[in-house]
Amino acid sequence: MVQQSISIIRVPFGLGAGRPGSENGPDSMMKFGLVKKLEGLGYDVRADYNIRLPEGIKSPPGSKMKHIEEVLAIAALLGEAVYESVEDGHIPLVLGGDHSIAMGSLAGLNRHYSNMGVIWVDAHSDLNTELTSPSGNMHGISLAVGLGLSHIKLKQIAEGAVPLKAENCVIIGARDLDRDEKAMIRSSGMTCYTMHEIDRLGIEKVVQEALRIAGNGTDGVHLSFDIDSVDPIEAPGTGTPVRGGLSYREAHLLLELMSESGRITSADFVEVNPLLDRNNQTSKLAVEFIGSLFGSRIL
Ligand code: 6HN
Ligand code: MN
Ligand code: MN
Ligand code: MN
Repeated sequence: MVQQSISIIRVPFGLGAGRPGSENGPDSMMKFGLVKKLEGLGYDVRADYNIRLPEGIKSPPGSKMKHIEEVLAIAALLGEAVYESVEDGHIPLVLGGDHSIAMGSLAGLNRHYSNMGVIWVDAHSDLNTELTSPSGNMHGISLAVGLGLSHIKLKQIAEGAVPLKAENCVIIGARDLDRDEKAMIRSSGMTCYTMHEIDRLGIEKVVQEALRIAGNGTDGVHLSFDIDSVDPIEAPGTGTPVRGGLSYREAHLLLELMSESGRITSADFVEVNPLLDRNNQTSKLAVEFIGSLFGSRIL
């Protein structure tokens, strides 16, 4: 991390997911000591943004993508907040919420950065579009929106935002990809490290490569961390769990290596669902992992 002040942006919004509960993620992470943790690491922490859906926004019933109007309204407000905080010199830390909110982060950040890399840590690739989505859930299309592959464009979320370059985008941890998503990965030219590759190469090598790819010629690197990347044994409190995920040690090392690199300029932590959790273990884990990203060390 290059700057010393963190702007926490809470987004208590879960309508982009198929199951309720992720809207309680930000409060839960705050309750389990996030601010104290970051302050203990020497950061100046502001937590003054709380992005809420304005009254009266409701998608018409029967549209293929569920709650599309609500998702776009949240994304526009979040894009504004992220842009403002980064322009003010803070590191934006976005707490979701379901992963559809990343459209807002990407749009806002792309107004500030002229060429941003993205590392998407997720069991999924979130590369469906309104044409391919099997579920109609908006959290399954957010990376496609970022890359300009959907009919929804970043510039309709934040004025002046440009699409990401696929050559600077990396997915880590994928193990549940829809057929059209696989085709999208191949045709777009982006890099995807599935769990298979993590097994074979080791997480350290994968993260170093990811940082090199996302950092190559870019002026910022955004980390979008979906907690379902972690194995459900460690992180059961999430709406679309998939077995065979990152171990506690792998996820921890991934975040430490990102911290050490000094390349990460903003982050989302999404899909923590307290309603599905066991003894708040997933919220507590997320707080611990955010600490690792911001420099928490054993010694
Ligand atoms: N997430 N590919 C599935 C879909 O519905 O499009 C799952 C998406 C999950 C999205 O976890 O952020
Ligand atoms: Mn996701
Ligand atoms: Mn996911
Ligand atoms: Mn360690």
